[in-house]
Amino acid sequence: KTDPGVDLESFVDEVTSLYPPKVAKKRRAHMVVRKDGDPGLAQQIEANTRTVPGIITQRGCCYAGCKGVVIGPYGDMVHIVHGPVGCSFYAWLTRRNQFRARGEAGKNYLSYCFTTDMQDEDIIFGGEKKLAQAIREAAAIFRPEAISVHATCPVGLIGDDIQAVARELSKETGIPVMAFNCEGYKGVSQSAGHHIANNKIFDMALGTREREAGRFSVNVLGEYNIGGDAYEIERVLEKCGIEVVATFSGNSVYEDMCTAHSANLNLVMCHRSINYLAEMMETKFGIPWMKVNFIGMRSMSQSLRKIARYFDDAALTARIESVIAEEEARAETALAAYMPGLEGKTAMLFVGGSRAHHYMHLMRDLGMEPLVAGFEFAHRDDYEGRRVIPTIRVDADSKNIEELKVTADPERYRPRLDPAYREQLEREGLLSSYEGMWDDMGEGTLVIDDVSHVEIEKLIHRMNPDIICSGIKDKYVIEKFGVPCKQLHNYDYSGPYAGYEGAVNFARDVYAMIHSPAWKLTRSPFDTGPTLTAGLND
Ligand code: CFN
Ligand code: HCA
Repeated sequence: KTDPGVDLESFVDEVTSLYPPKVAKKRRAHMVVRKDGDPGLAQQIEANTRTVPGIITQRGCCYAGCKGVVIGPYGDMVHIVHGPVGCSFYAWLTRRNQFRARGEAGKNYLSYCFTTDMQDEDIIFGGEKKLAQAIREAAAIFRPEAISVHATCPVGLIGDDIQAVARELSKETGIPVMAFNCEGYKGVSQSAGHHIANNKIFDMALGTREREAGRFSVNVLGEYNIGGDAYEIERVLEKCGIEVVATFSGNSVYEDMCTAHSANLNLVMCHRSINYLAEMMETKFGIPWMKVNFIGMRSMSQSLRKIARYFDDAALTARIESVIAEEEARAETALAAYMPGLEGKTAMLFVGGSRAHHYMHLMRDLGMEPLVAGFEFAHRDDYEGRRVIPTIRVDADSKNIEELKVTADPERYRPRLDPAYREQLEREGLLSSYEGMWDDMGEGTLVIDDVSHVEIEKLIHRMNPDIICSGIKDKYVIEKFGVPCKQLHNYDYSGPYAGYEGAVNFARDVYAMIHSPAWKLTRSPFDTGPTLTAGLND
């Protein structure tokens, strides 16, 4: 049992009483005080609903989820943003998805910023011609492997048919052009964008090229190579003798998207952003999927053991065990210097749709205590566990998204496992199932979905955590209260944090933050008096 130092139920009442009654009622449903012994079935949380206007949220938009997160990392593609310049410029290189160009051509366009820069005239008379010209120029100048087009809000409002333009220009240029109707206003967060991106990848690219893959071949789904995480994951998998066919989408090229159906197992890291693709690949190609977590030393080892169990091969299992023993021993030696300074430190995590959960495991490896946690835009199943709600059917934002009708492809569907063995693995909870965040949060912890700035402020005042893990929109608000804030989106430009070497990097960075004398020296202007003044002439 965790001791947060306050009565959590009265804390929730106190926080929600800051809002007008109707808003308070809504926010109350997004907060759950965990009860001990509850396996996640009795308690419920509200999630994936529209943020109440006026509340300061950390969420992003549909365009962020599609272009920024899922499609943007493909390095040998040109990604064109169709819209006014701001959407492209302000999203330019803001995510730390690393990429190493491959092959002789070594194509890499990630440092560029491509936009149609729509003007008044295009909004009034339509922007299709301008988009066609932009694609033509990008194709002629760069000869990328493929081109993506991302619609921002005004494009949806004026009704440009970007799908028709993409089809026409694919024919004209001979380069695949994928158009995404990911206008920012769709859905309630970036989650809608993940769905739109996955559908198009599946529809246009997956299974269009062939590749020979070995018996122990996997795809890593939902790993975006932030801070180089995918490099560490690949290093360990390769050392174990496991072949990585494709990573969606970290350090990836277009070819990977097309040939991923040749792998024998899908490993799902970030379930929130990519469960759609995992399900569709299983239906069409017969590739089973399992949930893994490569964040945290013990989680990494546990995930490797799940893979060993799936492939059921004595030599592979022995090799995996020897890698685990060697890597854990090396990491533990390096961690010894930091552990005494981290043990017992309290933390709060408010990140995206999977990291707030994944990083709890790493913190516990280091002896730290996560007191409060929540996602920005995850769905109920990410909290409560997949067994409670099949995720695709409850996707509240799917009303904006055309669902793909997926059936088995008789040409290429081949069951990768003997059906009886598959069933056994499913019963053991290894395949197509996973636990939600709060299976890992016991009594004395609080779960808050889509946390707001004012709620964070209250949490700091009442619980005074040693560190908060969050993102750029609240990092400096938190630090002005004298609490260090570790960004778990871009790792504050550090990383990798995944796997064994990542655990050591994380421990080093968090140790340095927590033990910096700076926090005791800060004096916020709002500690000494009100900072906002307004007069009639202001
Ligand atoms: S890289 Fe992923 S891991 S894809 Fe998702 S839910 Fe975002 S961009 Mo920021 S860091 Fe974050 Fe996750 Fe999956 Fe990243 S926790 S919010 S949309 N996310
Ligand atoms: C996004 C991308 C983001 C933002 C990070 C943050 C990322 O949602 O638009 O809020 O710090 O990881 O880059 O999640």
